[in-house]
Amino acid sequence: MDGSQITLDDLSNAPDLDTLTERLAAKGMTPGWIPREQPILWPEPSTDFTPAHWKWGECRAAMDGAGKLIGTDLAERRNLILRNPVEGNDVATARTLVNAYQTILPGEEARSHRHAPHALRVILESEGAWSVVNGDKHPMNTGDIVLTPGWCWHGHGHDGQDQAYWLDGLDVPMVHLMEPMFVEEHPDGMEPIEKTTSDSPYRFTWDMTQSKLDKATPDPDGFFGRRIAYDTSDSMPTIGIYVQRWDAGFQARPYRCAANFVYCVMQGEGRSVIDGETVDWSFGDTFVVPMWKRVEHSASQDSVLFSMTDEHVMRFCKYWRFEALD
Ligand code: GTQ
Ligand code: FE2
Repeated sequence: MDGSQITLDDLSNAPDLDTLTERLAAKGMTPGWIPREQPILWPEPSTDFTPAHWKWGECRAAMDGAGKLIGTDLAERRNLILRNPVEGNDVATARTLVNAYQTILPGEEARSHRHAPHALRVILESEGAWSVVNGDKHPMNTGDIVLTPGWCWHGHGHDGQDQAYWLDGLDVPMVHLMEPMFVEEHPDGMEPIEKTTSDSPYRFTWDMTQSKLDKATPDPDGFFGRRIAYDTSDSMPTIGIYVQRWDAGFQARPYRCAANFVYCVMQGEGRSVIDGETVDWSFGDTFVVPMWKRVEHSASQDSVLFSMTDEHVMRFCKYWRFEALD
């Protein structure tokens, strides 16, 4: 039906509800009371995102393969996106977050760009790789966490001897939803390096993380164990960072919460049961705990896990909820 032909009388004096509904459709409206494929409201979070798990051995092998087949001259970033197997999803690892493993060869440079999405890197194997962030060269060595907040220029390079590997984390799916996407190539390719930073708010070294963990005590309720937070509220408020140290034998209390989490194993081995799915994790693995899924973590070896989350966005929006499940 052509909406422009519909008169006020057609709308105010429709003979029956079906006819009114038809006329409303032509005017770009649907009655709230009709049945829908997707209801507008539902009783509690029910995400399609799954507790996906990527194993380091496979991902590292694939990066080695990519290292032989494509250079950073062609692939601006030699990265492997961790796509959650949800129908229609091409990017997201969790609803609001994307992760990718990235690798760079000794002597290579991955040219600079900047974009609206915030990004961080968890360095899994590297001696001598670096990220330049707004002209400051940030060393990226094993165990470091390096931030590249939105619209900061950043490029990567490698002065060491052995291929370097890390995990990227960005809020791209959130930017896709909200649509403030911008991206720009640096006019010089690799941006000029002004200095090597020794003390940057964008770099959390393995040693820093360890000394913070040394001082941390497990949460009294037993959900998170010994856990520290890195404050990203000024630099990248969409991505919260926690690092947890779970000693061999640690068993967390099960819970669910209204936030999405992606974990990356920095050390050790353990098991997380997520919505009934068992994830046996070890060094370098990445796994997802989607919104409102029951999770029960345990460690069989002394372990350190990085995690990133949209929890702070949920809290800001006042959507945050937490429920113990034992
Ligand atoms: O290293 O700049 O995995 O811009 C995805 C997008 C890495 C990066 C990714 C990026 C980067
Ligand atoms: Fe980037």
